[in-house]
Amino acid sequence: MFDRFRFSTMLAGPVRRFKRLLPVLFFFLTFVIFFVWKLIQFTKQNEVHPKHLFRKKSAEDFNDNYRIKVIIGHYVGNSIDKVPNATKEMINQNNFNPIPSAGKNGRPVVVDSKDFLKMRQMYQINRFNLLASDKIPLNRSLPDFRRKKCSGLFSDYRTYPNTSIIIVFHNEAWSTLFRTVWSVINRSPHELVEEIILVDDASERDFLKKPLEDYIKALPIKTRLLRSFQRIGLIKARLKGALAAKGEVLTFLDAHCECTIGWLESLLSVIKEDKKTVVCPVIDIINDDTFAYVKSFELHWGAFNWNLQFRWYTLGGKEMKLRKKDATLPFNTPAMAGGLFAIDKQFFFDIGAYDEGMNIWGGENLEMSFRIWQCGGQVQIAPCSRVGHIFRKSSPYSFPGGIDKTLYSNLARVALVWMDDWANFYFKYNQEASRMKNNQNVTARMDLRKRMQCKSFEWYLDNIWPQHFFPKDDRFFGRIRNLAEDKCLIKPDKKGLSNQPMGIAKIEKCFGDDFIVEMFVMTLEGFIMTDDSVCLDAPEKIGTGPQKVRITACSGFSRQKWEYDHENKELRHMSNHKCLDISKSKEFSEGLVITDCNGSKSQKWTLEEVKWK
Ligand code: UD2
Ligand code: MN
Repeated sequence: MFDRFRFSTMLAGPVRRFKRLLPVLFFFLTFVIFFVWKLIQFTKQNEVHPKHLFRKKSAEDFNDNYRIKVIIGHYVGNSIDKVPNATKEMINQNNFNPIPSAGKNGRPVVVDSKDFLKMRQMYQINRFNLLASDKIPLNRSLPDFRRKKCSGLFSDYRTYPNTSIIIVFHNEAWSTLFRTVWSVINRSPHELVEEIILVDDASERDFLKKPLEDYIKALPIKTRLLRSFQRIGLIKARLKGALAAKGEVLTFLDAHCECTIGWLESLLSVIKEDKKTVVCPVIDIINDDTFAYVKSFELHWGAFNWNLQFRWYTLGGKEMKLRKKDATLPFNTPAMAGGLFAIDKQFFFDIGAYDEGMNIWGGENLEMSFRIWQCGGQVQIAPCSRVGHIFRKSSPYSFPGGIDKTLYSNLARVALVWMDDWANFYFKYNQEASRMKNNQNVTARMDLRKRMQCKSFEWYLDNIWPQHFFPKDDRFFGRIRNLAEDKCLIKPDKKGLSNQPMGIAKIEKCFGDDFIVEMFVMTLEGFIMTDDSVCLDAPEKIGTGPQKVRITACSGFSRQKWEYDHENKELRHMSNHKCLDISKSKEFSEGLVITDCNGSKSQKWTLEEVKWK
């Protein structure tokens, strides 16, 4: 028979021992859970979303003090503070120590958990995962993300003009700088590369001094080094490189790029056809944490928002059609990102090189884009050319003079010289730049504009970027007020826009003419749009009852067209004639809806013009 008593005494020993072990087990489990949680967090940080490119460095993100700590992004953001500073030795030493298979074919690099602290310490130096970068060989292989057709298109490359490749840098890491150089050496036809020119903008690292000079002597493509002992900034550094260049074409790269197969032929073929075209590659993403080579989006071009921050937006209609017909053809872009482009050397100087009144960083890409377009050239993206770039969430270096004397002064100059009436619009909503505008002497640039008989900014908007969301004389600009609530339509905050791809349209207390989030444009075609190319959007299918209205990326489709009935003060959706209304219902997150027009006050809106010139 089963002896319950004996059985339980038999167990008493192990149970007691187990109880004693309990705290240890508990600690062990907490540790495992904590570790897994950290690991998940870490991999999450590695997810790259192209939408966030160039979001950094927005006005509100800068922490402006001298010897600027331009801490912008969030990345290890908070934790950076908890990590001990990188030591002097870490900063000055070249720790490049490649593992042959690391990062092969553009794959991500995994850092051992035991090295996490060191990794975070080193992350601060260049604001990318330097520890990971230092493990990847300089000649790692990369995926070929081009369309298949691309590889057959440039067999006559020997007839193309040759080029000097100009790379400017300030305190760049050895591994990223020379991975850029080796990607050029390994994946460009050597007969097309006249030389590589490295321009050192007053770097302080020991390994960028004599070791660099010795190293470049042995490279298989002639590589020259120019040094500036004063910090002159990337604009003047590029000019220095351009002045020394011997090639027919100037090709600029940032110092943390990786070029993929065919990148150069595709750029140079465009310039062979037309010396007045400035051409950019498609910029892929080298993940700043894992160094994975990630394909970036298609069907986008470059432009800018009301703060003159560079942005990628959905391609314009004409270009979209062209892309759909033949995805290998170069297409127009209103603006270029700035770092990666090729330009005929003679044309570069003829059309005004760079604005020498610009300092350190920022704005030069828009200045050049406006100038090229307005003065008779073109800016294009060549889809068969793909180059990876490490997009960082914050700047690793100082901005001498502060952000006012650099970025904002540069942008003020862009506006003053090239934007006509729209300069006033920019200054109205950008106090930082506005404060700098009176210190600028732009006569030399104005003379240049006159001498070359460059076209107006209005011409640029109408012809090069007809999908723009800036105010114009033939459109409404101002505030859209709901009469029942006495509140204004607002642009959902950044968080709403980036966290959920489609923001819910809402009204809020109206503040005033200086309040940019309640400013909207309504075009003759009926698009109600605002900054960053977002539009009031509603479904076209007429369902029963009210339908949600959102503020979402402008698409040019009729679901984003509206008409304003001045008499009844109604805003009607163009395709189904329903009225814009407010909803208190949770179902619509208390946002706006379209519903049958019924004459109620909640469906009445006024469009209040705001002066912008
Ligand atoms: C983007 C451009 C960059 C430039 C910038 C606006 C791309 C991929 N990058 O920002 O080329 O147009 O917008 O100005 O389009 N550098 C110096 N001296 C300095 C500061 C920077 O030599 O005082 C070098 C730096 O080492 C790097 C290059 O200039 O090689 C661009 O700087 P960045 O990488 O910080 O700019 P990025 O990519 O954020
Ligand atoms: Mn860069």
